[in-house]
Amino acid sequence: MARLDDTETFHSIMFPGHMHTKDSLNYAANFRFQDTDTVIVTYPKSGTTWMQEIITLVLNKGDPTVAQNQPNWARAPWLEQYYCADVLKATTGPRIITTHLPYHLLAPALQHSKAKVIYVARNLKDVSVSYYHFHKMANFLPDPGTFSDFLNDFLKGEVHYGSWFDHIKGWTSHAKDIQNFLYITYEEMWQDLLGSVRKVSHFLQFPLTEDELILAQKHCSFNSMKENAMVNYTLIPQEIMDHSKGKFMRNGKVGDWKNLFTEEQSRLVDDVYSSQMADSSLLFKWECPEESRRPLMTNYTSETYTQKITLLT
Ligand code: PPS
Repeated sequence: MARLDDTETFHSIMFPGHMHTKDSLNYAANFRFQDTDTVIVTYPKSGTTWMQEIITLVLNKGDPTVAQNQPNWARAPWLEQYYCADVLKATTGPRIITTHLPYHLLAPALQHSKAKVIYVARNLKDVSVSYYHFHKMANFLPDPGTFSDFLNDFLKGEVHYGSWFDHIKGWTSHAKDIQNFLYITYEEMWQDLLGSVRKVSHFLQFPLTEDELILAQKHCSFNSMKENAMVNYTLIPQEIMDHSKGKFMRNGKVGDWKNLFTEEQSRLVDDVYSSQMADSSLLFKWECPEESRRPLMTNYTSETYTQKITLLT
């Protein structure tokens, strides 16, 4: 499929025509979830790939063989993309499904389902910066213009996949309607990766030993994923993702928005955020100092890691 310049509009939301068709979007909206499914739900640039990697590593008890040999879109396909049905047909065992769709489009399909839903959220300022850079390298997304132009469109929800506000409020305000729901943030994963891997393992009811958790954490660190061709999108041809214009695994930090935002843009976002999120109790971290981060495990055993943590806390 090429359709790099096409946009598919579905229920008033724009999707890149490159991977989405009316049929694929209808397939998603009418999908029959199985109780054994794990569903990763995100607004773009919020930690989707990271969660795909965490789940893969948890389900493989920290063994990186699958993560290093099967592309993320094949092990956790996007439900709304045209190839999903074929990937799922060929899947044996529990399915991991990814989606960027808003709640209202998937609510009927998820009703009464016991599928495990993991919602990953990321602060709006970092999402806007990451998405802006992604628009520059992804030839299936429109030219974003200046950051200021992009930010205005983004705040109005006039970008592909729709409004960040609608997405996050839609899913989190209906969390109680979903039988198995985990809410986690990019910032939490960044601050405490081991704790986040443990949380996911617990939620999936797939217990790992401490050493397996540490191994899983090691392979889903930014540096490890950046080098992994199965998740860094270097397998995608240049005409679709132009890696000379940026990297998919770009920066991987909390608070990177400060390097691009002007003070005025920051105030604008704060104002829009306050009015749009007035009815929400969600709290976001807009920055996380490096010192507040739990050290990542590399070559330690669980015993030495525990000693290191104890010293720090
Ligand atoms: S997409 O296109 O919606 O699937 O993108 P998504 O995977 O949701 O988000 C991409 C951003 O996540 C960062 N990322 C990570 N950060 C820290 N640690 C790890 N392991 C990690 N993996 C992915 C990636 O770098 C993108 O963020 P930015 O800010 O652009 O670097």
